[in-house]
Amino acid sequence: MLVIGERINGMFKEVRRAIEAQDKAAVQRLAREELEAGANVLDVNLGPAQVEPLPALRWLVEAIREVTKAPLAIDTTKADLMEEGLRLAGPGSFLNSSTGQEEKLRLFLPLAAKYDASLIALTIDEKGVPADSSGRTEIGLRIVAAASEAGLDPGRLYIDPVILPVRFTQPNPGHVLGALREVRLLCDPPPKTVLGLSNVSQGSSLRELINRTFLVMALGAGLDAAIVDPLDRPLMEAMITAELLLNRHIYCDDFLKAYRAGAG
Ligand code: THG
Repeated sequence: MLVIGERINGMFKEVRRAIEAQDKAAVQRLAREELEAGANVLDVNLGPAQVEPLPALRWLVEAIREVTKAPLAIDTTKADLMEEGLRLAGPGSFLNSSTGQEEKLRLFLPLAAKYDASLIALTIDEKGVPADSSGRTEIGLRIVAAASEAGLDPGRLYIDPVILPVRFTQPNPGHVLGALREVRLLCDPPPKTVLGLSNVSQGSSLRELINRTFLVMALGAGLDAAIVDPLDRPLMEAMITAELLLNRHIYCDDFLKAYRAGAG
């Protein structure tokens, strides 16, 4: 599974503080920790920090780029921020995210091409997040068609069926699993799929248990990538074990160690 580290997000108090105080070392430490823990890509989101967003995003991306060449997922809904983030992050980045709305796709598909980026697109339209799995699938198929028309390599399109907190929307996780299966079944070649995993446990106690249980279920439904906290060690171990059981890695008694050593 492609692991996208969620921690560089102004939603976390320590990151928000680091952005506001321009504390480069704090951001760089987080980037290193996420990568060492197994992240392949780093999500970068300013969150609700009280700063001018464009210079703040520039500062953030440049600070990360001083310590790693790892791909970054620029996590914003604003086109001007997205373009500047992709430009500074360089080729191989992720655009996080478009929706299925036509005007968003018209804006973001060309940006993905211009900056040689993968595109994450949420199954959201003018009416918001659909109430069931087939509504998500329908928007997903529309996104796949638009991306194909724009010439995006299907291996670089990630459909995100939008996981919401189970505490407030209990049927939602089941609908997300349905949409993951349906989108893959109905497209040839299938697009990749991604989730912002930690959404599922927002407002709940036992957050980590909910996160790792749902991650395993989503892997069973074919999930390719997830935005997760790679510093959550039991989560990463559950992911590695699920992939082993799904025959995505070769079994050996020391499979956790082997995976971490890069032999997975
Ligand atoms: N899909 C895509 N991108 C996304 C999401 C998604 N990006 C943002 C988000 N959802 C994924 N990232 C997070 C990061 C943090 C949390 C949840 C999702 C989180 N934060 C604590 C909270 O809200 O309780 C912050 C509290 C704190 O510790 O200070 O849970 O779905 N494509």
